[in-house]
Amino acid sequence: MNHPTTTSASAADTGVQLTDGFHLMVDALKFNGVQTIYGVAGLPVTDLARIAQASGIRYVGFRHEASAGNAAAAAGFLTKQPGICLTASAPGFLNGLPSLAAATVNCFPMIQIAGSSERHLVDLQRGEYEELDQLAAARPFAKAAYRIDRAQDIGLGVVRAVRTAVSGRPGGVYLDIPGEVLGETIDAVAAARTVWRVTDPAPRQLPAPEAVDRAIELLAQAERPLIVLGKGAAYAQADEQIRAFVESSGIPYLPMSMAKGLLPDDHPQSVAAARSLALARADVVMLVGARLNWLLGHGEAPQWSPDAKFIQADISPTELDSNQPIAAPLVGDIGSVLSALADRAKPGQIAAPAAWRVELDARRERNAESLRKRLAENPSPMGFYNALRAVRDVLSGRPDVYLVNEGANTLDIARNVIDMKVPRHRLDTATWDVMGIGQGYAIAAAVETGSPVVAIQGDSAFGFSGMEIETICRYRLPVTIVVLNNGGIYRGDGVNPASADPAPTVLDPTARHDLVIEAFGGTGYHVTNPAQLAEALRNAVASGEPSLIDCVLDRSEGAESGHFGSLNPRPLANAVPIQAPRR
Ligand code: ADP
Ligand code: TZD
Ligand code: MG
Repeated sequence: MNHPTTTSASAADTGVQLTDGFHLMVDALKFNGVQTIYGVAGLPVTDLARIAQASGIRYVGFRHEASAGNAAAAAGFLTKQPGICLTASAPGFLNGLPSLAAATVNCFPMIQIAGSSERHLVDLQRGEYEELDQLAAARPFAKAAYRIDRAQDIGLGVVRAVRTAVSGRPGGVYLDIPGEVLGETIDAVAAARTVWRVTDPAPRQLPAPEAVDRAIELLAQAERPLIVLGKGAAYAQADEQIRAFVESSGIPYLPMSMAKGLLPDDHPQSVAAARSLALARADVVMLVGARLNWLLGHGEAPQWSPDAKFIQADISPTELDSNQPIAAPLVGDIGSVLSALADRAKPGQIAAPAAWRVELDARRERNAESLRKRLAENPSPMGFYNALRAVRDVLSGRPDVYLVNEGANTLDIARNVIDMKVPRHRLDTATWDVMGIGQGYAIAAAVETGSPVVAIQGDSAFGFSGMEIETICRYRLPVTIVVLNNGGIYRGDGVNPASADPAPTVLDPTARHDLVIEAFGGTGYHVTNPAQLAEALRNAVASGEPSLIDCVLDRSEGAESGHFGSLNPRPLANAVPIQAPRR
């Protein structure tokens, strides 16, 4: 077996070579391919971060653990390796937990490593420093939670966390390491035997031939077939198989937001611009790494045809039948499933009938025309459409740019307006629609790829992780933040009928987010029209330096809850006030 050499200290009096839990942890991580750790230092992991850095692992220090965790999750999505988030005990640990939970929901592989306080004190609730039963707290929010109780188990704990994070359906793993285990000394020769590199942590999973044939039969009979590509398809890095299957079948496809770019958005088979019609009329739907969750209306009528038959390609067997009957389950990894379909289908057996494509093309053209009209309008102050037109025009010449996107209207409209040309270049609020991912995702994209990043954020969304612009500046990352500033959550013109306090959705409409980044040595731009915005964005991206563009938008621009107004429960307009009950 292949063992690493541990960093060792010699005990001069005995001649025994010693190492400790800190060094062993770093050795085990390095040996398993970890190159970057995202974290916030503090008891008892500060020296772990130092030793990792000294060993050549890149350590990126954040201002808040949620952003470090979001960065680790995004790194996991981009690389198919577990992203590592390092946090201190109790409060630091808890701050990181929402991102671990979101990573699990999004099926992104990450490992949150947290130091913890002395177990014999914590377990008897004796009031230890940062006392918390972290292992129990993490369990409901993670794919798995493990604790390392002895230095000799560090190698095992790391390997177990790595395999759990990336195998099957990827997700977030919690790895607890008490401070006393980090500080435990251990014979270096014996320690070297406790560390190993995991072999093939996410093995290919081939679908059964009969399952493949069943899916081919269904597709071959379809009159109006549709492929839905989800972020699981993007994660799978099976780009060539996906393109070949879509193009050789001629079947129209709908990309979910983070699957945009698997095929370029201007592809003739993309029906993103005819989404409602495609969903309502499709008779056979093939889900490829996409769940029939709320984002797809749970597969229910009237959004979908009640007679639609579903094929689902997914690595997780229990995902199937979670919302609708799955007529043809294809359990396996996307690359293996699509290769099997290509191998077993007879030439020409799967093809999209021309009438269906003509029907969709007509709707697509009609919708594209109304979007063109909307984009051509030029209101002042700016609205979402003319602002995002400027962004789109600049980015269309920069397919290498990673796009991060959060907010409500800012998210929904940017997703429709900005085309993606390359796979895995769009990162957004994903399955939970969680605000605050912006800076963490942007930092990870820049660190992992070295490419320029543009983060388009609503003014509310920006605030959730706004302080991380200091992190972006400290590491001089090529990140440009575009704040679409309409002065509020959804819009900035909310009225408080009862007092002088701002309404619940109102933020400061005069806020100058551009000045904030200047405090940390970045470049700020303040723009009020599309021409200024385009110029600022072009300069900012070309500079490769931390930049923030505050775009002043009309405060009355934006729909409540963006495109998800239907999920917003509405109060009764004429509800009768209840009198205080008498005793
Ligand atoms: P979207 O939000 O884009 O529709 P979802 O997150 O709902 O996508 O769905 C992603 C699905 O992809 C999950 O059900 C997950 O199990 C699956 N998945 C993740 N990785 C792979 C893979 N390598 N092969 C097959 N399926 C995968
Ligand atoms: N908190 C978290 C963590 N996630 C959330 N999704 C919300 C709160 C609720 N929420 C949304 O769903 S969107 C949004 C919030 C607070 C912000 C919308 O305002 P914005 O975008 O300025 O970011 P627009 O462009 O004004 O719509
Ligand atoms: Mg806003």
